[in-house]
Amino acid sequence: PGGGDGDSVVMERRAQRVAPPPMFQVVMLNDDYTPMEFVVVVLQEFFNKDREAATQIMLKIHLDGRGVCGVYSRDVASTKVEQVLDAANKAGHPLQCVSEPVE
Ligand code: NFA
Repeated sequence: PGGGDGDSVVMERRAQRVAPPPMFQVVMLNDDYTPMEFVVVVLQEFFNKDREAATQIMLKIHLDGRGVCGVYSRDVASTKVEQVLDAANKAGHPLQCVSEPVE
């Protein structure tokens, strides 16, 4: 009775599936000093937006106070934040952005 190999190998299909990785959105914050053009260039350079999409996102941030630049795995989102803050610091702009879990 029992001891058959099959029992330990066969699992329900649901149990075998891996959970999707938690995703993080990179959110950029408005400020009064960072030039609009700088934000548009950053969105093109680090978030792979074309100029039109980058301009729309920049204006959304300018008007609403914040906007989502993209959604990524935890590590990629964290790298994007680093890249933006580094570029802003080097250019002397106070631009801020953060990574937060997607709801
Ligand atoms: N509010 C900034 C300006 O008027 C532009 C800006 C947009 C800054 C988006 C930061 C983020 N120059």
